[in-house]
This record gives sequence, structure tokens and C-alpha cells, in this order.
Amino acid sequence: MSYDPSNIFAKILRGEIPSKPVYESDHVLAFPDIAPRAPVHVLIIPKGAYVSAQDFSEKASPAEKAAFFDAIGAIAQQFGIADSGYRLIANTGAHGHQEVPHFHLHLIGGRALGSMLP
Ligand code: IU
Repeated sequence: MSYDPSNIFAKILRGEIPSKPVYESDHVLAFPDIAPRAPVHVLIIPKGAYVSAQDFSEKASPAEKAAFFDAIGAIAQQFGIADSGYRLIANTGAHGHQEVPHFHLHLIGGRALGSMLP
């Protein structure tokens, strides 16, 4: 699947739609999910144009990859859930129910989440 620059996260990255970042670095932006499923629900996105984890893995630079994974721990610390724990979700493609075709992680926590396996 090729990258569609009209997706909502691309518009946020271009500043065409406002967001309230909770974390930003050279390669990463993170902001609250508009429909939070838990007390903490942050979306972590690379600033580069990647559709999926596989796309990110194949095309992103080592610096982009490191920055993306560095953001996870930093945001968990920021929200005080590093010790209590949280869940990372990357919905991928049609069967994964990916709605926005720009690679992103959901970082979800702040309460006990229970089992997630379908
Ligand atoms: P996905 O299934 O992982 O692609 O889910 C996309 C998420 O993006 C979903 O949880 C939406 O609530 C969220 N979202 C958002 O935060 N801001 C928006 O403007 C839109 C979707 I559209």
C-alpha cells in the first residue's frame, strides 16, 4: 500500500489540522487520541511518511527508528505509568482495523486493561 498524504495524521504533521502534542522530537510526534479508551491514550507517530510497521522498518533511518522507540518510554514516564504498565497497539491494514494509514502506536494505560486477545 502506498502512502496517502491526505490522511489525517499527515495533515496534523503539516500543521493543516491543529493538535496538542504531548511529546515531540525531530522524528516523532505524539498527541492524545481524540476518542480515548483509557485515562492515558496517546498516539505516537513518526514524522516520516510510513503506512505500517513494515514500511517503517524497511524505509526509516536508524535515527528515526531509535527516536520512535525512545518516545515510548519517555511518554510513559511523562504520564506516570511506566511502573504500573500500559499497552502498545499498532493496528495494521484491513484485518487489523487500521483507520488512519500513517503508521502509529496507541499507548494506552492509566487503568488495568485486562486481556486483549480476540
Ligand atoms: P487506528 O485504527 O489505529 O488507525 O485508529 C486511529 C485512531 O486515531 C483512533 O483511535 C481515532 O480515535 C484516532 N483519531 C484521532 O485521534 N484524531 C482524529 O482526528 C482521527 C482519529 I479522524
